[in-house]
Amino acid sequence: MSERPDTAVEPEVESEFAELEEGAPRVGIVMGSKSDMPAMEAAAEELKKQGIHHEVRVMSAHRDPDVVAEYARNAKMRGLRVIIAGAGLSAALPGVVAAHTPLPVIGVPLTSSRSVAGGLDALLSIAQMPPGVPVACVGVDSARNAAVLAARILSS
Ligand code: RP5
Repeated sequence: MSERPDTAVEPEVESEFAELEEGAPRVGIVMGSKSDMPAMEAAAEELKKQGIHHEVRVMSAHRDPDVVAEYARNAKMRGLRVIIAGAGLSAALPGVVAAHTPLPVIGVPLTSSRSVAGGLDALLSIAQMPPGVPVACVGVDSARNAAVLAARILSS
């Protein structure tokens, strides 16, 4: 058993965690397909401009359901504070992420070559969540606004 009192160890451990956390992403940007990247890049650019650490991942709620669930379940523990999720068509990704995390989720409805009514399909899929599982929904293809909102959430 160590003779060293706990108080001598704790500050060192805490400062190590503080260092680790400094560069860790605070916002996760996820999207349903690589084809969403051009639209979603605006979110990453805005966060970069504001000096907010973030990460960008492609994962589909329909094609990679287990990946999405695992990402969302681990997000808070990994230090993320907000998740921005963009998807087009039957845009399930933001809602599925919200189902697996207590973090605020901002959905970005996206247009794609097969969109119906200019992205109304994705807009309704994201906004019309059931009671108790909210997703904040920005305008169609408004990834930059999602980043601005994420920044406001982080600073509140
Ligand atoms: C959605 O289907 C994606 O978010 C994307 O907007 C749309 C089309 O996906 P791809 O067929 O281009 O992969 O799930």
